[in-house]
Amino acid sequence: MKITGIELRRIGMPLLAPFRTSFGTETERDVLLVRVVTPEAEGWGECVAMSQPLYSSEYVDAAAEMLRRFLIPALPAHPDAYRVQRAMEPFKGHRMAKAALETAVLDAQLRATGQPLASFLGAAADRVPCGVSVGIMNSIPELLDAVAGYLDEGYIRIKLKIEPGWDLAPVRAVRERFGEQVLLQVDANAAYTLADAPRLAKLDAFDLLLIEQPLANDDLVQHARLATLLTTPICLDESIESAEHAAAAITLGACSIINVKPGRVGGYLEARRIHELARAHGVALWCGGMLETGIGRAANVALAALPGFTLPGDTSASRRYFATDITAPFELRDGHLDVPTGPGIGVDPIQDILEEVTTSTEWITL
Ligand code: OSB
Ligand code: MG
Repeated sequence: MKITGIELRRIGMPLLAPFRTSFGTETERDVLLVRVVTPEAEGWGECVAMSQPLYSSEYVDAAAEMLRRFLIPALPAHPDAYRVQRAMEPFKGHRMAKAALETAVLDAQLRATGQPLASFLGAAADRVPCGVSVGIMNSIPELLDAVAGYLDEGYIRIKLKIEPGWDLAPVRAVRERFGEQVLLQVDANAAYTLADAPRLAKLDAFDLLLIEQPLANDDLVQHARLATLLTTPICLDESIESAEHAAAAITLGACSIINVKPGRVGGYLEARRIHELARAHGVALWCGGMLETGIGRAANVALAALPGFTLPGDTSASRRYFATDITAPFELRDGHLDVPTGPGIGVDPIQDILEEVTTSTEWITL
């Protein structure tokens, strides 16, 4: 396969409602799309880096700069996803930028040979159960209305974003209103310290599936200590940037569940390595999200169909995020999303919509 050129396209996608986490509030998704052009096929990758370095050190302008200045110039003459991964390896970090380029190459390569991403990765299911991530709200009644709406739509599990001052009360209110049978979990996005263990232990009373990333990104040892103080299982998100991190976390006892986000770990090949490792150790997985458009969502849904993804993911329907997605919208059927069956990621941007939301494009001839 020979790449003739690569387009870096920025799009602005207004969110239907502000999404508030312990690290900030998003009102619009500023997305970088990578389109790889070869004589046989085109491939797409969505960079999940956000506008500001608040979730992790990465942010979208830096990802674009990494791509144009280092990663694209380092591409091998005859790339496939594995060769691209190896060629980018010398550059430290910037996993979200790397993931976007690797995914675009992988998509082009799979489209050229007619293979769906799900089958390439080893998917075992043709649809995946879906949860929804519910942001921090201004009041408990507002939260209960939001959760009621999502349960009506059929979501199979609810994740509440928490932070100090918005933790026990919202969890208690959701349990009281919707009952014990609702699959419920929380995500702190690193907002606590080990000194908060007594407060976090009070969450044990609510029979949560898991608590996601209670402590800081590099607090692996502290997470292991916290795990001995809680009965609620600990799930890591921000802390796991590679299969090596996953191995360390599992060995330390820092988590019993991992939220896999392909962007965070540098791509779908690395995500599959984490899947093999976690399965071998009996660690449960689920597929996280970064408010993706249909391009990123399609690939995530393929990953979520692997057999080790045993918990419902944050793979919500397009309308949970956007009035209009750039692909045919992903729609919930009976709490599930269908795994795309076409070659590669299996979806295409709708050209008119894509143009409407585009804020800039940049063409790099190879
Ligand atoms: O921590 O999982 C997270 C969104 C952006 C950044 C980080 C996170 C999230 C979510 C939403 O929780 C997941 C989604 O619905 O895409
Ligand atoms: Mg998270």
